[in-house]
Amino acid sequence: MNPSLKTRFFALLIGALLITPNAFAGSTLDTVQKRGKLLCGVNTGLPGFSSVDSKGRWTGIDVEVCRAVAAAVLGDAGKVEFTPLTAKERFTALQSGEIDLLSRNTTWTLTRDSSLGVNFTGVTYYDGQGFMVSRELGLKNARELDGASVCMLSGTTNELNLADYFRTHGMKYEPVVFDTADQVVKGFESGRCDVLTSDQSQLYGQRVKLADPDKAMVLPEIISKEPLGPLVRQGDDDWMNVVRWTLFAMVNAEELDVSSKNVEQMKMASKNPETRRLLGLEGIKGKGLKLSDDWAYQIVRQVGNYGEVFERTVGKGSPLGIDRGLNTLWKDGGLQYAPPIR
Ligand SMILES: N[C@@H](CCC(=O)N[C@@H](CS)C(=O)NCC(=O)O)C(=O)O
Repeated sequence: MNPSLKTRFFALLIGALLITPNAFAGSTLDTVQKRGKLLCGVNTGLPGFSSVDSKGRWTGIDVEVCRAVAAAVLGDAGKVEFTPLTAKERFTALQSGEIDLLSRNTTWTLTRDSSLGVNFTGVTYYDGQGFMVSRELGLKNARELDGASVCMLSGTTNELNLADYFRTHGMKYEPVVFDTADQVVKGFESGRCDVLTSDQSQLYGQRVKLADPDKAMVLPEIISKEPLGPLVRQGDDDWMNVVRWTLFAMVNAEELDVSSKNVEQMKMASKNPETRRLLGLEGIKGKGLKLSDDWAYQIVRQVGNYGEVFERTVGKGSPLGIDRGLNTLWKDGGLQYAPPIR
């Protein structure tokens, strides 16, 4: 290779390394601990999942996941900086290293898991796609939507599932695509479309945002699987383990009836070996995750178990009032299941 070609080759190689997600390999846990703060990507504003009030306080199930990771890694659930991201921006923000973790009602799919340089770490909310229609159309189910105009958000799985659904049933539709959720709701409200489609959990929140919610109704059908969960960059196994086991600790805590209310007492008095391992009193403790021994105790004490978080953000204790449904623990017939801490 002649010298100028050689220089260009190495310049290109260094450039490629810099933009490759793996350039961050193995470093996120260290980075977060050194920085003393977690950078978490969340939704710009989706009731129940992630929204901010006038005092700058963030709430929602996705937000609580960020806080739980900060409690595990930094011992302080408050040490999180939230970065609001649109559906389109979210993957680039993670790939480029702008955030450490993306927790933004994002569906786990094969394409995303295998071609974006990211890894999904688990499922915080089992969702499915649904439809909201104007009541005056007098529709009973989604099979009556042939020829409808449909409002939706670009860059989402919802756009793709809709095409599948109409194709499967030999029906036609006119897509009306927007860039932000507010535009989607406004489009629906102003009559730009007959139907609005999105993950069903969001339809209830969007319906409440309408000037007259009674004019709209959510159809009963669910046309897809939308397992929503947090994701990290590929090639960073330590960090992936930390995020994944944060979720598992929350689910295990619920299963063991350990909550933010009784965790102190459980720590003092529980004789159950599973509970004692969860709280870092015996067993592997924090060693395998490179965290302090009380990592899971801090999650439960500062944020709560999975059930507590679900109820206060999207469940019966919240304005959304969503049923646990698929998100019930496995032992009660749902899908929420975590491998054991041992
Ligand atoms: N779970 C789906 C949909 C995610 C999504 O972004 N949904 C919209 C609902 S319309 C949303 O959250 N919008 C809020 C926003 O963009 O601020 C995905 O991962 O593609």
